[in-house]
Amino acid sequence: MKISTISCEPISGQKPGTSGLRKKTRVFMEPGYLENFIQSVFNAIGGAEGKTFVVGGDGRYFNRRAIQVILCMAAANGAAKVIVGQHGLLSTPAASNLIRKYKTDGGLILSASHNPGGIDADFGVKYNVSNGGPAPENVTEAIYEQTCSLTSYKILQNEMVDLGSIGSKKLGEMDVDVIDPVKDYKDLMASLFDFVSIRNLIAGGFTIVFDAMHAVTGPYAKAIFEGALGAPEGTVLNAEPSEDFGGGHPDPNPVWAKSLMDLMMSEKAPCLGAASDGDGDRNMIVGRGIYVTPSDSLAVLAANAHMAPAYRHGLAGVARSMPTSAACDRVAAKQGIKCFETPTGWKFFGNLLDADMATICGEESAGTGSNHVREKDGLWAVLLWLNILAERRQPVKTILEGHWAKYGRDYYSRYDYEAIPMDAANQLMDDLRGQLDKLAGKTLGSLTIKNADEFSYNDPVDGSVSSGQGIRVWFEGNARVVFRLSGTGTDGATLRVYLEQYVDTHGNHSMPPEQALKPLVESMLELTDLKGRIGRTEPNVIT
Ligand code: VG1
Ligand code: CO
Repeated sequence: MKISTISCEPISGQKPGTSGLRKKTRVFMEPGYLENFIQSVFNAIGGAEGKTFVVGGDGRYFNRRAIQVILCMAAANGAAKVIVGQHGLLSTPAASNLIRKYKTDGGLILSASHNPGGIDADFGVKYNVSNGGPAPENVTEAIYEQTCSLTSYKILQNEMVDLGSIGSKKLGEMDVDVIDPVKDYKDLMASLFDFVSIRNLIAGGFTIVFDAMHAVTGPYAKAIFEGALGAPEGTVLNAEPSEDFGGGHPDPNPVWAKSLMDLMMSEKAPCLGAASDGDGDRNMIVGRGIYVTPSDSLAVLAANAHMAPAYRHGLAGVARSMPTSAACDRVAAKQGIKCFETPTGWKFFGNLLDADMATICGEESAGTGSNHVREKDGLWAVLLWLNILAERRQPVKTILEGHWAKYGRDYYSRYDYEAIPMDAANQLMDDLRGQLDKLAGKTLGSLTIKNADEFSYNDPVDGSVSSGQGIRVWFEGNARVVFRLSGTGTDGATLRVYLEQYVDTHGNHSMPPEQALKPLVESMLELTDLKGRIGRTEPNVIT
């Protein structure tokens, strides 16, 4: 087979964000766009020669085509082998597992995660390193530098690999292993959790509904819940991955998984409701009549993880992204273990997990995971909840209320202001930054500011520093607001405002969150003058 070296011009704007490179699908489909990025990845890691990679995606529009391009480029660049999921499908945590299990040099995951899919929606590519985790900042910077100076890429032209059937194939000199995307992942889950105990729970009448949101977890959830754990057929909804996620927004939160929320708040609610996102790394947990915020879920999982076999000996430590609520810090304090606070994005947990300083990690954006892989893992979170429920034999509501009674409650909400002009967003952040040392003592509405800063992270393992990771404002009375700009959007800027109000063990734990957070929202609006700057105060999405 002939290797072609194609001359090209560097392409601007290929800077990986919070989680890989995300753009409109049509941008990725422009001639040479994907090729430029993939060749830059190979160059940045010292070439693909003799290396082994995992490749797969969430099945969105352009997934199949992109995988063929990547295979042809890997072969042309001299890679020894690529492991790819049948039909090009792999959930993000499953890909992470394969990289680790088969000790590959890295992997390419094709997904824009919770962003909608389709020719007029979003696409993305992420490079993961040999520990199975997203490339750390020094690697993504090296990739970006390559994209700015690339002059040619290598590819096998007019070649295709049959990804429909499982088996070992050849593409030129390169081996291509087309594998069952579910099997290794299912085996991993069975090794972490007490499947017998969960089976008994389900056999005893415990009911579950899992909404796969027409995304990649459908086949995984069917094999695990309806297969290995004996839940009845129909437990998994929207289980067929589709190229545009059934026209929906595959983001597991009360807004985008509204039909599941409605079911859980109704008379017909099963005992547990759960959902996952486009690429299977996020999770939503809902009990009968009660929604569990991701920050609370992380705390409950940390407090009860020892009930599952994999965590029987306790946790080495926990870690949460900075905007995530402090609920898990309280659990860590009680257990006498450390809680690390990292910037947003899973790549920052990698070092802590590798060094065994943290066992469980989480983000307020519905991501939870552990040292079993190096990505957040939606189904893992649901299974850990199930294992805990199988041991405790109590409703989710009782567990959550008991948790608040013991630790207090962190009322929490995130407001997203989407598609605002980039200039207005940057101006707002600059203005906040400029006032940081003058804010203490200032009263806004009914609340007084205690302190403010801009978060900068010193990685305790490799000493690297990541600055400019979000503005934090603390108020008297245990309240906090955090401001940051999203690094995954593809339309203008998205301002995320994270609101948190702690109420101690003696306080009122049964308010609606909007009531508990009302004074904080008012202070936040006054502090930012959002109305004056962007002409609105209502966010597009509240989670
Ligand atoms: C968002 C979330 C962040 C998450 C990231 C990737 O990033 O806030 O917590 O790690 O998405 O998740 P940002 O920069 O838009 O706030 V996923 O499931 O989209 O890979
Ligand atoms: Co995701």
